[in-house]
Amino acid sequence: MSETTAFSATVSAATRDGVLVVTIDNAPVNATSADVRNGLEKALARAESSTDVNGVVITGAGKTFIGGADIKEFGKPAMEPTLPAVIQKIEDLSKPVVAALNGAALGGGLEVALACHYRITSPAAQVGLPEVKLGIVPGAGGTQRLPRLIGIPAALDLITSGRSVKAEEALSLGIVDEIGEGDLVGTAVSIAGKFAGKPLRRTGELTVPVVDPTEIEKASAKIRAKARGQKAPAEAVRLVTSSARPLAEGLTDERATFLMLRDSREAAALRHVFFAEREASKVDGLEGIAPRPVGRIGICGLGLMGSGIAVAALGAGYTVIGLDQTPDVAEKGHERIVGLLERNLASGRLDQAGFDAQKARLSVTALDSDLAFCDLIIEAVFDDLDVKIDLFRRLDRVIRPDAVLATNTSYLNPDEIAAATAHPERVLGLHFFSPAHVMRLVEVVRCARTAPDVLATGLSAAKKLRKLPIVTGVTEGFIGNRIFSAYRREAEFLLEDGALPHEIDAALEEYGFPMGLFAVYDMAGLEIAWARRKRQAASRDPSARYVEIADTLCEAGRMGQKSGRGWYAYPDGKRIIDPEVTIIIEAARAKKGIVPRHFSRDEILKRLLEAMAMEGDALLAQGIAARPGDIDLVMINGYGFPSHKGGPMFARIEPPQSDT
Ligand code: T1G
Repeated sequence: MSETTAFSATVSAATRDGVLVVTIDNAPVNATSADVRNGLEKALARAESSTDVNGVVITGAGKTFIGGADIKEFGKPAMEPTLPAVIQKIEDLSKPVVAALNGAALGGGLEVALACHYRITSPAAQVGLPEVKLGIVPGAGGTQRLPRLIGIPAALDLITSGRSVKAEEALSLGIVDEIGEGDLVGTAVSIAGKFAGKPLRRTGELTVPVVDPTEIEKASAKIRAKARGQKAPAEAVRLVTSSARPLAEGLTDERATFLMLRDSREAAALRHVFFAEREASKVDGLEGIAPRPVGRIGICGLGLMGSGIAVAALGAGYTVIGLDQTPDVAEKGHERIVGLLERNLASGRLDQAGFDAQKARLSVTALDSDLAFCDLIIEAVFDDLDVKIDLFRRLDRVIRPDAVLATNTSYLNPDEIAAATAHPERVLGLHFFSPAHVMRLVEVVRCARTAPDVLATGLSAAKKLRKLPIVTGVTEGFIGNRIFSAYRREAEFLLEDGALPHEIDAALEEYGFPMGLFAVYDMAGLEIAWARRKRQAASRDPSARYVEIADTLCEAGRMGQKSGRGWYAYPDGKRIIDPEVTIIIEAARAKKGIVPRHFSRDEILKRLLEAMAMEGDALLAQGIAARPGDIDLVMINGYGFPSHKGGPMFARIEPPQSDT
């Protein structure tokens, strides 16, 4: 190996057996910053002009090949050379260029690899074009070169879903040519040497395999329908399905589309979400605090929520001991959990070995003492304060002093639960969202006396459960339900003022919510909120505006979809507008002397978004939420707020589009 030459601060190279090995070292993910692009361009020029170089290998330092273009550069003036320009130089080089994928090759990283003449990957590497998740399309050849390698159908799937694929699938699709074990760079060097002087397979010169247009149109229609108003997937469909045209033409169209989308509001929102997710894990006061080790998790209460948490814990590799009131009830819990594992097996999410291993790590009991060796206990019992306090007091007597106790309560005050235990510093909240084995969001509740390492333990366990943990302070409903209550309240004000449930729901669905508020309300059932309102009635501020419409519906037995009637009617299960509800709403308006008026979708949205954002402001002012991005992440991941709108705090910067 010759001595190393630095072509820029982040790109260096050394010659090995006549092959220039170029290494990108741009922590933390080798993003193709301006400095990386400069260094690559200089290294390629050196390879082209040097008579003692007959091939090139490009690889990354650390655990990533290239994590993509540098998202932090977006919005700043583009600096030469652009990534497409560097990539074209790779493809046009007269000598063989081999990509040695030492780790993730994503976005621009995979586009660099696609322009190489051969791709060898480590077994652990993943490849993908996740740009649509950022509201953009691949902007450096991905929509044109990938179809040339793997065909339009497979390219459509990967580019419009943004999903990554592991090495095996990448090989079978034809994205990579080889999986290399051991000295990946050494193997790549010998491959480059073998190709020296021989004709090179340039991806851009391949022809796109012909496909059945009806099959493509069917796939495209499905993608557009799923995009729910997002622009990027539809643009990706257009670019990939037209990739059979001359490469230069396709690349020009792709670049223009990428630049247009990159500067869009939708892309700014998704970048905000991307960085907010990474910010959320940086919690004040936890720098340098190590979480307690967790291997065994006890779960108390094996109903819908508890069994979902158990499945998530088993999937993350934990040993799970489920506790319920009697052996029979515990056994039913066991059946419920195994039933969920069987669904994962049937759907292919789990193979047989994985199913057997997870089932073997599960046990259930009715004896508190069987939780004695657990490191973390999560209770998901009936949401009643006395029940939870009694359970935690019993557990205090049997579990280790360093075991962490977590309550899954949605509305009770975890400080009251903690105060009733012998060691309140080991108590925190882990508020999962149902179904707990599917929903990513977990609100990690920092109680008044939660010890820092206990909070760190909750965060670390939630991450291992592949959840998105967001820290919240103690308040009724924490972050999500506080915001949800505020926007539900505003929606009911709108009903009194003149709007109807289906008009409000239509405005929310057009904005990007999967379901409108009143439809969700009916699906969840009206009784829980009604019980809470009755509990709060005595202490309610008499001067505050109160809408009785929901109470009237409940008093009429309209409890939602389950009872066949709620905000809507459900004859044979299909949701329809119910004139009876309109009459109830009109009576409520008349009782208060309100003269109703029409509300446009834009006005409805503005009022609901502002109600959410104002509640968010209050959560920030009270120190319940640490940053606006945390609030956005809770509403996106727990309440269906469209991610391409960025969340209620981000969205308030821009009023909703004009009413159609
Ligand atoms: N640009 C800038 N910073 C990035 C980045 C990127 N592409 N990816 C990650 N970071 C930062 C991140 O903010 C965090 O910063 C740190 O790196 C570690 O990230 C032309 C235009 C690569 C799988 O969408 O999926 O290419 O918090 O915690 O868990 O067509 O990062 O430490 O200050 O996620 O090891 C397409 C995005 C870009 C991939 C590593 N690429 N990144 O996961 O680390 S657009 C992506 C990831 C593009 C081209 C287009 C992951 C990872 P901080 P991390 P990780």
